[in-house]
Amino acid sequence: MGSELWTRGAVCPDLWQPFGRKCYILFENRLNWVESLEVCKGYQGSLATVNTEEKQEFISEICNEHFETWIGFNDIDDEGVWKWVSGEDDDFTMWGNVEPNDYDGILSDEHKNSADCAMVTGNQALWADRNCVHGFYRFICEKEMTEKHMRTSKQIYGRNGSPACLKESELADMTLRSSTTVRSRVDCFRLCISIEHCTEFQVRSTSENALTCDVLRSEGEHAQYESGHDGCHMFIIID
Ligand SMILES: [Ca+2]
Ligand SMILES: [Ca+2]
Repeated sequence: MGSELWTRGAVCPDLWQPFGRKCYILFENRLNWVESLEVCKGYQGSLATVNTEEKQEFISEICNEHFETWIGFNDIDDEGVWKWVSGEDDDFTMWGNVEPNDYDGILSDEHKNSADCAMVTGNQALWADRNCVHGFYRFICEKEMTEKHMRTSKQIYGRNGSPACLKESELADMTLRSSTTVRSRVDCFRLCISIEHCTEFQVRSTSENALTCDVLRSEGEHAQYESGHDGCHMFIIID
């Protein structure tokens, strides 16, 4: 069984960044919190849940400057009781100094005194409560990865029984995008099945901890393969 790989192939849509089992995207257009949430729901998602230190770090990297960005935390239903729209429940918070104070210091007087939605701000992405309707910011959506149906791949061996690989000279014609560095064969597998027309992939060890992944379109002939060179392993996808 060592020659086979399988995966359920959970993937993020193009432009969404994977983190844990979810996908994230920053929208640059400025909407109020309520409208932002509607946009995220349109993608079968919700506004980002930042309920761990690791996610806080990830989100602050996405926001990387002094930008103001909505996240999914709010106390709309019950003043002072903060909840994530995703329904996730954790104690982690990263409020900035004096926040939350149910006060939107940015708005004109008539809207200042109601702040039920959280956004992240500054280079540490500290949280502040702001007015859900009258504040307009960028926003981050999250959604579950898409589970593709179970896929299997089989490794190709040469006549002498050692792992076979594509000849270097054949690579250019079959490759679907430039080589990508991955951590494992399964990562390369997932990349392949997330790309239309990918039917084969090969991994080569480039350094101690990294593999180079080539995602390929099959031309139907297997004559191009030769016995492996330099820890190269080739797999074909079986539906
Ligand atoms: Ca409030
Ligand atoms: Ca505030």
